[in-house]
Amino acid sequence: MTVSNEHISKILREIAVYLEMQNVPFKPRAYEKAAVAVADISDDLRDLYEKGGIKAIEEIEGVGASIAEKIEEIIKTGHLKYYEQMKKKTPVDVSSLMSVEGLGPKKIKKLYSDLKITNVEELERAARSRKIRNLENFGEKTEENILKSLEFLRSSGGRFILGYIMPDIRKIESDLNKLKEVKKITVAGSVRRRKETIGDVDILIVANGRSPASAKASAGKVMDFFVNMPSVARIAAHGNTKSAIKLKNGLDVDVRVVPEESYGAALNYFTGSKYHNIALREIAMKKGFKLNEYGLFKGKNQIAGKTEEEIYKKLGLDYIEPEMRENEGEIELAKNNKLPKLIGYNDLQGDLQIQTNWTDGSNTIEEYARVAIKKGLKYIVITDHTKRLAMTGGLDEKMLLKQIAEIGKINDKFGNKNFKILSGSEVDILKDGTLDLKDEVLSKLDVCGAAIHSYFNLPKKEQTKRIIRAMENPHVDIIFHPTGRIINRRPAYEIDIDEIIKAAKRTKTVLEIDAFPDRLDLKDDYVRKCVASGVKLAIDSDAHLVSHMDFLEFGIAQARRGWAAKNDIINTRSVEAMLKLLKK
Ligand code: DGT
Ligand code: CA
Ligand code: CA
Ligand code: ZN
Repeated sequence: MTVSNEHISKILREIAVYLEMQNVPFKPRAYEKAAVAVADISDDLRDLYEKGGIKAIEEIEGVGASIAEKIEEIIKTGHLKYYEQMKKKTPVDVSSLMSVEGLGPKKIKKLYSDLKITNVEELERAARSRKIRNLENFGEKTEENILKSLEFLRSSGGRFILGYIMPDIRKIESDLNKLKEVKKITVAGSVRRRKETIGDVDILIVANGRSPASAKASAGKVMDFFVNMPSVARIAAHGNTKSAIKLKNGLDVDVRVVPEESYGAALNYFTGSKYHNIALREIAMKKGFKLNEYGLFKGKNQIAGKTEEEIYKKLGLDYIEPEMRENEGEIELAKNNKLPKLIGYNDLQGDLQIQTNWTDGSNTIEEYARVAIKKGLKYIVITDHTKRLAMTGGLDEKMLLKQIAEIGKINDKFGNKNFKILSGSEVDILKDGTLDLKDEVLSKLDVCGAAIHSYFNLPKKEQTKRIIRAMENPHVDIIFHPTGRIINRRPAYEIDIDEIIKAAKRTKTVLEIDAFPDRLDLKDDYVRKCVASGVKLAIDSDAHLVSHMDFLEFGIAQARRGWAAKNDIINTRSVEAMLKLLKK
């Protein structure tokens, strides 16, 4: 380990936070001051110490005797017991939270005391649910800055969650599309395949122009606009056919301008996946053709390439939707006219998982209903948490009965024949697979969802049995977020998915595709297994805020990547037909 000034400063800063959280007076300021002082001096602390001992450390302005001793210990041993103990004592990951721009000791303490936030992932969820803006001394601007900083941190470490970054991508796409020089534009790559996470954004453009010279001039203008967008942090390349930038939020974006006659070929190439491309190229070669990003060629003649459709056709394949292009069997299906007709992005009629302000959601039942109607949905199910989740204010039997009555009243008040609010629950599955609420009350619900929120680490056998036992309850219609994984944060619980799917089939329990961008649970290959076994699925937003219903799109994308058809998803049906598929 390197004991740099920076490293020592970081430890001192973290100690300041720990002390603040313990409500120790004065000391946090002293540690903060020392942290700044240590980071500021130009001499290496180790050199200072070697030459002048602990006295030299104490002489640094802002470092007192007790902190000098701590620094000495770090220099001598590489560790600080005092720090290690504090770290062990609090459940908060101070180190990662400190890396978020604008978060200091007071704010980290507040986030923990008011919202129980212990790490950056929880911070992000809270910020996305707009819970941070209401804290004292925070506000909307701070919340926005937290999100920006989080995106930036992620970009240095890994991949962006598609659903969260999509609005930014769409903004760039639409800004470019408004230019008169842009004739066609598509966001290709993993974004077009709707992967859960994306590495970067690959945009393809055809420029307007009657002649090659005027098209070239148009391309130049598009590129100038692109690299000068206000959201750009750094220009990595600026050419006439290819430019690349890094946005202020850390996202890398490439733009390529291609000739119109190659647009389909370029789209196909840059949509990928790489392994799908390689497989296509092999098919082309076997037929005596050559396929690349410029077109499909026979000798020197281009025989296809303006559209993707004609390329697939010339290769003897049915058109393959981008969400399926992973070389996992889709090419075989396309060859044999056996591709599934995937669920469409407008096919959902209802949303079966919504949390309201009766528990940890932010909006009222009525607000959800109004937004759902605007979105063109025909029904929603209100599924608040149950009493064991005390943190969320989970409902007990009495409150749930009250909510059912309230839903009835709102439906009456709306008097809308084309829209219905259904009663439901996200009933908690207890450790042994029994449920948090009495059957007698569950039997009164229109739709009963059940989910695990505790004991994530049970052995595989026990966890599997637990879920199966919940499915065997005659009132449980759906298992919500069946594997519990949270992308970039928490792995799935250990379960035997094949056993679960078998039990779902036997008990007629529906499995959920939770559309929340960092859940997308079930994941694509599990969706595929359900489809193959004839187990029905539901796509739900898991909204805690009305705008979260927009996430349904990413649940649909996930279903498509799992090869699901409209028929596989129960909430593509009318409310009557959907209810008929449930157990009761
Ligand atoms: P990402 O950005 O990591 O989320 O994933 P992609 O799929 O967007 O990959 P990216 O951005 O590296 O490249 C965009 C597409 O370009 C990719 O999906 C397929 C194509 N491509 C990239 N490298 C290769 C390659 O080495 N061979 C072939 N055949 N295609 C490639
Ligand atoms: Ca990409
Ligand atoms: Ca790329
Ligand atoms: Zn919740």
